[in-house]
Amino acid sequence: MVVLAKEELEQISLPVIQKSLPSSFIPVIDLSNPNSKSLIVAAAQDLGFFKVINHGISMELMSALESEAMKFFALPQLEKEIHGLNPFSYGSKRIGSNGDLGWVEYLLLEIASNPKSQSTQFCSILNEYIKAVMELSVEILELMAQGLHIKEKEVFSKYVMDEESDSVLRFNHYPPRPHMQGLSNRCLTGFGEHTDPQLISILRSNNTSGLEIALKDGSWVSVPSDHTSFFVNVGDSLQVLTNGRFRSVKHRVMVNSARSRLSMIYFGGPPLGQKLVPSPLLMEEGEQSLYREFTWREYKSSAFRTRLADNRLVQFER
Ligand code: GA4
Repeated sequence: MVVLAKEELEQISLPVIQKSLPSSFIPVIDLSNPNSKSLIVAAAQDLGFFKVINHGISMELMSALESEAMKFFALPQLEKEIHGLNPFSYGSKRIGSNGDLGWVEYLLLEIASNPKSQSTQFCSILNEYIKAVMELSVEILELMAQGLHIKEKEVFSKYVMDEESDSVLRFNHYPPRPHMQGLSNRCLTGFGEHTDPQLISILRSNNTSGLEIALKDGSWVSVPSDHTSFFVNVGDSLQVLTNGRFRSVKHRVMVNSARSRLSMIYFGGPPLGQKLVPSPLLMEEGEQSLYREFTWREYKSSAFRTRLADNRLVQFER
């Protein structure tokens, strides 16, 4: 259970949002379709967000990992706080270290390039899942490069394939909405609005909705859940590598359900020392970079000093 004081609850509650566009609004990319390259590019440019089907990752693997995570979140609070879930770190309601609160508890794991221990069943499922989503991110990043007509298809994918890639796996557990007086017409912020700093995020959730994305005009739409598919976000770093062609999508999770939501997200990041500059293979004649030169290390440490809702890229613009 996530425990919050009444004042904290009020801080994270928002009026209930009625607006919800039908699922046909979210671009669906069928990876078995030879046209997927151009559809992915269009979705990454317009929304920075799309859903992927026929991805080849077995439902069995997704469900096995989900049930391991749910077993952990069902433990008594003290046990979760003291022991965490090796090799993950655990947190609840506090997001980052700058005062953001959410109706969420989570597990975070920095992905090692050479996972050692396979001693438990959990570790072997985990390693299998990480390998599968990493490969999916590579496939998507390569389709993006091809869709942009870049000659080198590994232009983006090489960063997440790198031994030194700084990637993360996260489980977010959003407990059901609590019953509290005065909150009946409000819904709670599970994870406040933000963009992801990395290149690409590959999200899989159970069948509870709550994810919302912001459109270019600033309006929010809710994304119908689909536990068989993956949802993909363009992150800030990919916006930079494409010199603003792809859009890092602002998103959030609202909690307004009697059922809990569990999401598992892979954040594909470049090596810490990697320079983030728009790919020269993509730049048109005379095109200037929108950003000054910086490394992922610089961007990451600056991002971790911000609040969730801050625009983190603006200080790196030229
Ligand atoms: C968003 C994406 C990932 O979940 C994360 C988050 C991180 C955290 O939870 O500690 C951040 C957030 C995320 C963006 C800005 C900073 C850092 C919280 C926060 C206020 C692990 C990441 O890499 O950036």
